[in-house]
Amino acid sequence: MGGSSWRAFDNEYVATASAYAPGVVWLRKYLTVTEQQALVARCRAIMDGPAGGYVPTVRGGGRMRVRMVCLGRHWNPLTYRYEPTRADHDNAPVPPVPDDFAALAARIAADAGFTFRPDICLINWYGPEGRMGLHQDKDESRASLEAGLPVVSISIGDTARFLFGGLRRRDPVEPILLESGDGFVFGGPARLRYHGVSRIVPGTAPPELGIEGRFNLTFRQY
Ligand SMILES: O=C(O)CCC(=O)C(=O)O
Repeated sequence: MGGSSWRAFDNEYVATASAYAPGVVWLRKYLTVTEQQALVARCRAIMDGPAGGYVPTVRGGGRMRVRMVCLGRHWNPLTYRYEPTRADHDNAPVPPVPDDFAALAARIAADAGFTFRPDICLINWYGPEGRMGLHQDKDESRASLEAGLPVVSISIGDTARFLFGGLRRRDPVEPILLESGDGFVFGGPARLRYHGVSRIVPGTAPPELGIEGRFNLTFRQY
C-alpha cells in the first residue's frame, strides 16, 4: 500500500473515495458538534453505568490500553469470540445496540456505499496514554466477513493517530489522524486490513465536548 492508495475527501467522500481505496471511506467531520455532544453523554452513561467499561486482559496476559464495553455481543479478549455475557470479566449479560446507534451506523455505511445492519457496537475509551495494537477485525461470522460487510468507526474527542495497514501484518501502515466527528468505514476488499491506534493527541477534543480523551465506537454485523 503506498501513499496514494487511499485519500481523504472533505465532504466529497461519497462519490469518489472508492476510486482511491476500494472499500475504504473516510467521512471527515461527519457529525456536528451537537451530535457529538449527544454521543458523549450516551457513551459516558454506558461506560460508567452497570456492566460498564473495564480494561480487558488479552490472551497472553497483557492489559489493553483502553476501557471497553460491548453492546449486542461481547467480544471476549481471551477467546477472540463473541459471546452473550462477559465471561472474561463479570459474566454480566450484554445489552443490545440501541436503535439510534444502529441507525446512525447504518446511515454512515450507506453514505460510504454499504448496506448493513449492525448488531455489535464496541465502545473504547482512550485516556492520554491510550492506544491499540495493530490487529485485524476477523471474529465476526464467516458470512459477514465473506460479504465484506464493513466496520463503521466513529471518533469522538481527542484526535487519534490511527494506523491503517494492509492485509498482511508486515504490510506498510499509513498514519491517519482521526478527529472528533469523523467516520471511517472499511469493508469489501478492505474488510480485513490491519489497523490500530498508536497514540492519542491530548487537548485536541472540541472544547464544547468537555472531555479529555477519546471515545471510539465501532459497529459490525455479526
Ligand atoms: O479506536 C479506533 O479508532 C480503532 C478501534 C479498533 O481498532 C477496534 O475496535 O477494533
